[in-house]
Amino acid sequence: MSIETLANFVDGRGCPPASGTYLDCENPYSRTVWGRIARSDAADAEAAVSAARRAFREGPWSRFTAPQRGAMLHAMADVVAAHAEELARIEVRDNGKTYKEMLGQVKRIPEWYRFYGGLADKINGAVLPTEKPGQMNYTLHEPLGVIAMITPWNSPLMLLAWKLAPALAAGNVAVVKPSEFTSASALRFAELMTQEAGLPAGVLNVVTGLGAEVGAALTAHKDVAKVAFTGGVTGGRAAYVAAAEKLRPVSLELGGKSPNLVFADADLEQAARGIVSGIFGSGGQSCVAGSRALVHVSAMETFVARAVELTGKIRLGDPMSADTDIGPVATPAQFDRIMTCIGWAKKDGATTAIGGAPVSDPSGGEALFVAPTIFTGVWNDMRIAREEVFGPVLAVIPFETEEEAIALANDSDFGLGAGIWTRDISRVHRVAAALEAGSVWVNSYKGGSQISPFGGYKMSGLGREGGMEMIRDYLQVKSVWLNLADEVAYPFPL
Ligand code: TXE
Repeated sequence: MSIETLANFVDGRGCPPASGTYLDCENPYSRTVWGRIARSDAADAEAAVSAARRAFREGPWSRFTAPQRGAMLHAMADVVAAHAEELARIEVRDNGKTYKEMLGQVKRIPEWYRFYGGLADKINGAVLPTEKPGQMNYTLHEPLGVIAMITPWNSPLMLLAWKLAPALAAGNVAVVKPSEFTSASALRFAELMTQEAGLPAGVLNVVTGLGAEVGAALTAHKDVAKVAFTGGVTGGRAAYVAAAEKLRPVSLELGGKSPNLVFADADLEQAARGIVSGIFGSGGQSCVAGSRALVHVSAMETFVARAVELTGKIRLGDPMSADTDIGPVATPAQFDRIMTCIGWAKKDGATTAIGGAPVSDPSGGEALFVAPTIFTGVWNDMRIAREEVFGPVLAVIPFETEEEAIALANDSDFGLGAGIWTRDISRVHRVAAALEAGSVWVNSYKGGSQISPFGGYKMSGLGREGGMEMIRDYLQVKSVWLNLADEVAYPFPL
């Protein structure tokens, strides 16, 4: 069977890697290699950054007015919307998530380009009333330049939109390094934006390959003005360190060990539904997966019984089928990681309420599936309660008082999301204020908007994505002084 060969996308066209080497792309459901992507290195990073820099300094993009940039983002939104099914299929082929989830995600992406497209002509400086007579001072808000965008495999095009939409609205240009497991969608997206939306060559470049190779070369490149990263803590730290060497700003959206706090007065049916979907949606392969449930001792039995019952109904299978709720685990390495984490929980004495083992491929193939798993009898100091699994594993931890629940929730290296389940309005505000998490949901879990900031406390990240203010992270401010007097102030003898 012939396989597709995908080149990098640099300066508006396909560019084979300088080294001539490639990496295989495997479909996690069929377990077949459907194509190969460029295994890029520093030479390819150099070519992409140079093309981006030319586009930024000399190309048509450098002459786009702010309203023209806004119109371009709207055109990009229209092209994504027109190709949503195609792009969603490309995502599923690489990461194995269900088509319904990926299509839902891709269909929301235009909202990001429209929101930031609408902001493009609303970024203005100010004339400042300084104390200096005869001097006028005003500010210019300028783009930073070349932004390196490093993205993961779980929600590739959506997480790219979170970075690219504000960056382009502000007038920057991009070099994207998608995950080595899911590069095809970014390549197709870049091609569509250039060919159909009319994005000028060099504004959006995509180089594929390994994080430690082309990813590291990009984050260390002297002409990269900012690094925007989503992924794991190890890669994020490496990107941060590399950018620090060049004193470049970095945004990081990393992992989590997000807790749901279920109080005694909660609607336990709704809490069970929200928590089961909050961890097992996406097969747990979501940065904000609610992987810890902190449950009041009086609610424990009812909550666990219902959560187990709901979990038992989740259907694993072909990600393209409308009847499938969770597809295969995205990669063999991720499967091994999940099984290792399950092993820790068992060894540390947690009770397996449901799952806890691999499931053979329902279609008789070799796809890797893990049963949605709930562990009870977990204490917050167990490894299963501390480390991100990035898979379908929920750790249920008991508590007795509100103070204890807050302390357990905050006793984590991470701080991305948190859920509060209660009918007590005063408690809602007390607990929401006390939680160390970038997003707090009350009587629901997950969900967000391009209009609202998203990001993490502690090791869950740096900076926020989404919301109006965030566009400032892709701008720098210049202060311009004009002498209105005829003569310059001169302190020395004439
Ligand atoms: O992520 P990586 P992986 C978490 C999750 C998962 C773990 C590892 O816990 O188990 O991370 O997943 C690039 N310089 N999340 O290995 O490696 C890499 O090529 C520059 C959370 O897939 O962090 C890819 O493009 N770039 C998460 C991107 O970083 C580097 C989503 C993410 O890959 C690099 C995914 C380096 N030194 C995993 N090393 C979330 N927050 O949603 C890697 N990369």
